[in-house]
Amino acid sequence: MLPLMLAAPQIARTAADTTGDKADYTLRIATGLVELSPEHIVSTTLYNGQFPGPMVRLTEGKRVVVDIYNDTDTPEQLHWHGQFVPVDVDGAAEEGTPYIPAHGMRRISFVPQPSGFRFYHTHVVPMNNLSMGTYTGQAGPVYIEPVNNPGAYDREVFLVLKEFVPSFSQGGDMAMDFLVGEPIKELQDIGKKADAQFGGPKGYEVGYDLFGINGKMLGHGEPIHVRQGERVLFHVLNASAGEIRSLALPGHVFKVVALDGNPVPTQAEVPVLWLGTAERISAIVEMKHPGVWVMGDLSDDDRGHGMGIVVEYANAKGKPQWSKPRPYKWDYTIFGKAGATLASPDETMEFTVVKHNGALNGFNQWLLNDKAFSMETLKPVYTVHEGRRYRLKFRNASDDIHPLHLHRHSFELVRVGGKPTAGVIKDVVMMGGFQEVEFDFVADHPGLTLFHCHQQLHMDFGFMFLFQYA
Ligand SMILES: [Cu+2]
Repeated sequence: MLPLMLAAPQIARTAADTTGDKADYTLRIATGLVELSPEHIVSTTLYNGQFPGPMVRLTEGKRVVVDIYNDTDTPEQLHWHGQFVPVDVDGAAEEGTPYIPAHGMRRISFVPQPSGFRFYHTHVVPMNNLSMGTYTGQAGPVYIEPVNNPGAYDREVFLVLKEFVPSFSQGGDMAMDFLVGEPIKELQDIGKKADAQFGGPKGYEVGYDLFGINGKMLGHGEPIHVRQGERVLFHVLNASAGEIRSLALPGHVFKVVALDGNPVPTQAEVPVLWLGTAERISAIVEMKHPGVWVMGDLSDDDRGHGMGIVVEYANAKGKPQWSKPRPYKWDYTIFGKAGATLASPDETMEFTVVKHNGALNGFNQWLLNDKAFSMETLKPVYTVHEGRRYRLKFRNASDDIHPLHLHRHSFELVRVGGKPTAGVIKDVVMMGGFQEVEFDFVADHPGLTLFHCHQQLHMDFGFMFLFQYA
């Protein structure tokens, strides 16, 4: 069966017009319209005039050629999130990837890996410009055909969660208390000290008017049609610029089979999915509760403004029903390998994250070990040695949740919310307010490698650094 998104009309497979060779995929960056509902049509930057961008299906290990055209007035970067690709392809200027020039194009070629659910998105630095970067509609799914089947299912459905019409606000309403683990007193004290020093008002946050799944507000677009007894594999992507998303389907549970596209050692059932910015979850739902349901965000406000999709059983009729799932704390470690012991690292690096309220023209500044990343000097840079295993320990002295992301590598979770784990391979992990997170990565993809918080405002205002290979 074809995934639902392939029903979208514009699958790009056009010939490149610069050479005689045909590209496998062509992506075109340009301003276009997204019809979230007949009453809500928004103008933003898109890939191939659609949201989400076209599904890019690749085969692990099989080289692919992609032509990227930029029809906008500003240089662009297209980042292949979660893939082990070289620096000239990865799509991060900080690492040295060339820009796709304004009104120009780049042809790139790479070997897709690892298999699983990845995605592509813009990777420029919007700072205070909400019509740039991940505030636009530049995101699309990638599926790299796996060697091993992640589980028995009848069909796949891809869901890309995204908000539209951003504006600045002061003080957000984002969920903050859904992660397991307790705040650490020492980190709260460091945070208090920073608050006393930068006592001004809290910095800007970004809020949104409209929300949607696969570019449609709840109640618009096609419902997901299911039959009783069917097992549907949902591939869910949070393509937000900075929001955390939840997703529940009343009367059903999600059996999580992969996180960030990587099969988990222990498949576990949960009543709700939580996804930090840029995280992906693949989960099987057994359809055994006939009706017409709202699969949506737990936030009444966000769901009310479109963050959901209707799931409709064959022969079921009526208005889509919503009910809130039982309270549940999100815990990455339940998907880990029970009783496993991790390889010990060759080196441990520790970073303490501090927020300076409103320190940069009203925007919060973010410091890691007292250093904020500079776009001018591209520093700080930390050195790693090829083949060594590094343990990164992050200590969050702020009340915000940070979705931490490493480019061009995956990492293995070591400890989250005070709980040890092993075998959970990811490329983004949420770190709770005043909590710690530890993960290991093996330095096995030479070249400059960017690390950052995936919250666009946080990365633009300091929460970033580079690794270089010795
Ligand atoms: Cu952050």
